[in-house]
Amino acid sequence: MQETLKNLTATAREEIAAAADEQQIEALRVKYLGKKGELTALLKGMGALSPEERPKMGQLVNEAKSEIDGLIGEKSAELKSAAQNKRLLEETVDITMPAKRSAVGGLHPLNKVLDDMIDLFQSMGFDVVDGPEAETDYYCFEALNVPKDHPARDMQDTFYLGENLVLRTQTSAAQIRVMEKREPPIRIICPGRVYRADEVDATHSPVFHQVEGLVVDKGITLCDLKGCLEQFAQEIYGPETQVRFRPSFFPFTEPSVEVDVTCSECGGKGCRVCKGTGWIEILGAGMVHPNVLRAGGIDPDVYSGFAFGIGLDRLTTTRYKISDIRLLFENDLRFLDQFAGK
Ligand code: 2NM
Repeated sequence: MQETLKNLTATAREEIAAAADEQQIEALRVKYLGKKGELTALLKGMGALSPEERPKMGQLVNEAKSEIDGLIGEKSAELKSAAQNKRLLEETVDITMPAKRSAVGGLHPLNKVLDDMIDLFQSMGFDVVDGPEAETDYYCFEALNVPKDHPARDMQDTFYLGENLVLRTQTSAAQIRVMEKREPPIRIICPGRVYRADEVDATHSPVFHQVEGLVVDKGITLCDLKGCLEQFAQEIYGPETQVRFRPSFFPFTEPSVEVDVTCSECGGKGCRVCKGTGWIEILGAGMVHPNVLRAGGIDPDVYSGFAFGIGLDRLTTTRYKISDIRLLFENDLRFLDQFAGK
């Protein structure tokens, strides 16, 4: 029996020394020290020994047990720390390597100009209002005093989605909804996409962007309109910028005006950009027609208002010297990347 124990201990030493990972060590622990392990089996077999032999053999088995236990403990610790060292080595970060840069997007040039405009009008007390792009005939035309025989209503000019549903041709449709809901004083801008059945070229697109403004209160005059637009123009084009009104016509305003600003390229002396006139047309405006106020549920004998419509696309192409309006709609990254982070 002593011989068996010796052999068993010797094999255990070899096997433990040869163990390559924690699983093997665990298997050896079970094999030798487990409930059904080989040492336990030896202890159980001691019943067959004489009473004199038993204590001696018991001691020897216990010594072997604690030796094997110790060896397993050491080997296990050794393997653990080896595994950890290996992992640490693998996870080493070389801080001298060039960094990975993640791509950062940027705002579309239209949104940059729009954000500036929103900031500016908000600082003057305007709210920003949204509306549907698919509008009813009523809000897009009828309520805006655009008569049934007006060319704007023609299929040639407007995209019809149904008999009474169109893609809005101006954002003022949303302004009628606001007039219906709010009591004056009203001071809002409506930025958004609008649609016209135009031929596409470098300056025309069937989808473009407008920012329309509306102010309604007691005692609003053309003078308020001029002051507001002058402030707008000077913030956008510089403090020396002057504004002039030329008479015009829109069904929804009376009187109506085209608004020019002094050319920011030549300061008004005349150049290629302003075709020698010194002035550049930037928007249309006027005093809100009494019929439009009435459609919005506002009494034109008590209140008056002014409104204006600014083309965002033209403002953007001139600001960034973009030669073709179509570039704003193609989403070509080679174009858009030039505005990222600027
Ligand atoms: C323009 C020119 C003139 C306009 C009118 C209205 C409303 F809702 F009050 F009737 N909003 N915007 C307007 C007036 C728009 O765009 C060139």
